[in-house]
Amino acid sequence: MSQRHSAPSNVLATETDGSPWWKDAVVYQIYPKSFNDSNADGLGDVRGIAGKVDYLADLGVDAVWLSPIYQSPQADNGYDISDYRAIDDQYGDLEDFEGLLSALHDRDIRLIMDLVVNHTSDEHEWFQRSRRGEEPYDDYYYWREGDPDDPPNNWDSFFGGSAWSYDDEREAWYLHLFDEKQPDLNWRNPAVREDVYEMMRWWLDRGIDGFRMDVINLISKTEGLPDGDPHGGLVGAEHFMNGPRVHEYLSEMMEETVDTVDREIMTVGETPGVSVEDARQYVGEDGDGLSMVFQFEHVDVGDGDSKWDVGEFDLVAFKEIFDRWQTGLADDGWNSVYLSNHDQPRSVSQFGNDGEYRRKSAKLLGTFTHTLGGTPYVYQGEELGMTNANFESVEQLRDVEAINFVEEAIASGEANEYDDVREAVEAVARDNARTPMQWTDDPNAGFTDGDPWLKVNDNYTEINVADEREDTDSVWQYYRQLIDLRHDNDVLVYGDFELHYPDHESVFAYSRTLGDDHALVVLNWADDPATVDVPDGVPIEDLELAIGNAGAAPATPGDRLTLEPWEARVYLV
Ligand code: TEU
Repeated sequence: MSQRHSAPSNVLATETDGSPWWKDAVVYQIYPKSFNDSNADGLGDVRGIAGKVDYLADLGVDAVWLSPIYQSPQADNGYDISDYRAIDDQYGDLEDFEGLLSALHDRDIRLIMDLVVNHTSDEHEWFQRSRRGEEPYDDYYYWREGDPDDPPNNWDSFFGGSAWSYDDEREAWYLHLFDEKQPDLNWRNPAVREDVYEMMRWWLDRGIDGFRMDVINLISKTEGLPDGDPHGGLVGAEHFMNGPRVHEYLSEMMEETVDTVDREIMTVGETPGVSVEDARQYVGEDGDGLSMVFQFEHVDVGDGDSKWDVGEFDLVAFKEIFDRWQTGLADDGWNSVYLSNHDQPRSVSQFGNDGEYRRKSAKLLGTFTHTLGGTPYVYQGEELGMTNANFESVEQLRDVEAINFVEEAIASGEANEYDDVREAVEAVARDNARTPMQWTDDPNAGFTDGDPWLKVNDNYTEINVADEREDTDSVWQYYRQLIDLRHDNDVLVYGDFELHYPDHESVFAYSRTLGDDHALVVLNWADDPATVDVPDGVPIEDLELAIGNAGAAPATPGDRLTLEPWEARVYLV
């Protein structure tokens, strides 16, 4: 175990009420490339973010998670890191970073950094030296010799095609679960692990408050890298998701990093393919020590074999997933609650109605995330009800995953031209979430004075921060009230969860109970009105409306609840 580090000067004190700060917190995710551009190069940057800290304070969030700003060739928008200890030139430098951290801390907002250590960039020094066979880096990645036409196994890359590429310099194959410019680190090698921990301590020494751990449940692979079941979704997944040594590595990581500092550090593991039982091993009492994980079940509802194969949203299935996660981690562990991030479509487009009921359904979705157990995440623009975008041609796309998808569909003959797959792209491409933040109705939505790196959504003249802040009935104002409501009511943070009417096709209703406090949340997740009885056991005589998105909602529930389309109500004792 490493020696304890003395606290850097720039840290926020840990609260002393016994509960870690991140349980009461609302986290705001920033995708730096698209948040705010301070130097007119069309790309967001650290100074741009620092210029908006008052915006974040006004909204009332407690922490910011920054997607990667490290030095990177940007093959996957910064999730391909070539130097973990440097800020990419396009985002600024370490001094800018220090300025941002201080500006946030001055406003009591904590900073969570993205940690991408399943893989590096192929331009990272470790890979460059590994490819030349230089010790001790020769074994830092997964290398396999063999026929250059026949990859070592049948594993798929998340971004399409084989997870292996042949390197002519080393004359061997290397593994990359994502892009070929993102080679997977060999976590079996203790020197790799020690280098990663040292880097994490270096960031902790700068005073940051936590890490969001990119695909952290992929770091351990089945020994011998055997073929995967060819009939599964992503071939090989059973050999790299929640692999055999993942808990050993993470417990060691926590001990060597987070446990060496005196303040409370938040960690959230991004864990595709994780079950409630798996999650308990990451975050439970006897688990590895992570604060929480991101699970994916609910964002995948309705998907076919691939994410591009979008089906019908099924609310009953969606409720069952949340019921299982809310109750499954109630006594052991902690949930994260999100509907949106930089890899998902916009939540109002995926789960709400981004046409006629855009505002109302965006408010309903916010009501949902802020009244469940766990830590809520707001993804930039979600607080405005930002929507998916129109992408008229493949040239308008920027994401490697979406571009690969279109190119493969055309190459395989599944599609003749972009228009044949446009519907799928506009429904699920990650670029939807990455269009620039809409600040004003000025050109480029006030995001940049230059040419934006990715098109601005055409609807910025109707949906933007300036208008939302002026309008007392806006999605933004409603989010602000929701965040306050959660801060003021422990029952919404810590209360036991009970699902009502599990089989109802459009009403999602639940109670939260903490001692004598009770909350009843009723959400009509549909374009049609609905009427339901107040569930048994709810203390209706004591309940009062705390927040709702429809003007006509009665102050007390009465025996029956009649709800408008997309109406959301929260009653509290
Ligand atoms: O995402 C990993 C992940 O599992 C996904 O959400 C994945 O991008 C998606 O399923 C593809 O459809 C993380 C990052 O959030 C993502 O931006 C990176 O591209 C990826 O890891 C590689 O670092």
